[in-house]
Amino acid sequence: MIPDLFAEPRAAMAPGAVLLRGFALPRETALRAAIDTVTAEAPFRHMTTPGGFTMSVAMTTCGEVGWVTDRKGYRYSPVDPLSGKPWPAMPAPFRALATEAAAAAGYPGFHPDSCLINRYTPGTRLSLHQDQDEKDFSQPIVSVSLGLPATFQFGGPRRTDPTVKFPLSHGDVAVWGGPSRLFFHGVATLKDGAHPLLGRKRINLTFRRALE
Ligand code: MD3
Ligand code: FE
Repeated sequence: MIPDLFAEPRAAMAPGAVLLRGFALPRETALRAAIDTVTAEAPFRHMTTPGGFTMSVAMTTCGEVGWVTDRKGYRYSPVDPLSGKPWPAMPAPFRALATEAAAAAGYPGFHPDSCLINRYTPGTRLSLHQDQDEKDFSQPIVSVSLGLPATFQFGGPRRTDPTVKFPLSHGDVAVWGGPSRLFFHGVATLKDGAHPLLGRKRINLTFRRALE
């Protein structure tokens, strides 16, 4: 029998990176409600890169601190620059999912203090980058894909390393730790389509431990 690698519920993507296919599916209703609660208080916005480009992906945050970018640079901020108020608290279903997924991938004791919520519409992409604004790179990152499918591009420790493509679908959870924590990655231009639950968009939740 030929094994279908893409059908495996748990697959290694790179050293320290684990894909948990469908892990978030039993919680989709609670996650969607929590996203609506957060975005009612801290709406999605298109931030500006230090180089002056407007990001095509719209973002918001919940938790103690949120990743922000403007002409001054990338950083974590305890307040939402749009409102001047603290970011919304991290909803309990978010926190539980992140901690349980990290443990299932071999990273027990992960307690995120930030969740970046990315919203992609067809035509939107996220170019190759590293996540390096957090204090402790021994902490993993947990990402949850919801809505339209996307092609995730996963490289290596150098920008010029070759990339491999992984399809990410509604309910998939990926955990990035160990050597892969600082690997370059991105998301290819989102194809058009409509998801039964979320419509013409993809939402990605990225859980991080940003502070010590
Ligand atoms: C691999 N988000 O927000 S999640 C990001 O689908 C980001 O919205 C993408 O990259 C998205 O920074 C990809 C997957 C991901 C997140 C962090 C990583 C992969 C990672 C950190 C290190 C290596
Ligand atoms: Fe990233």
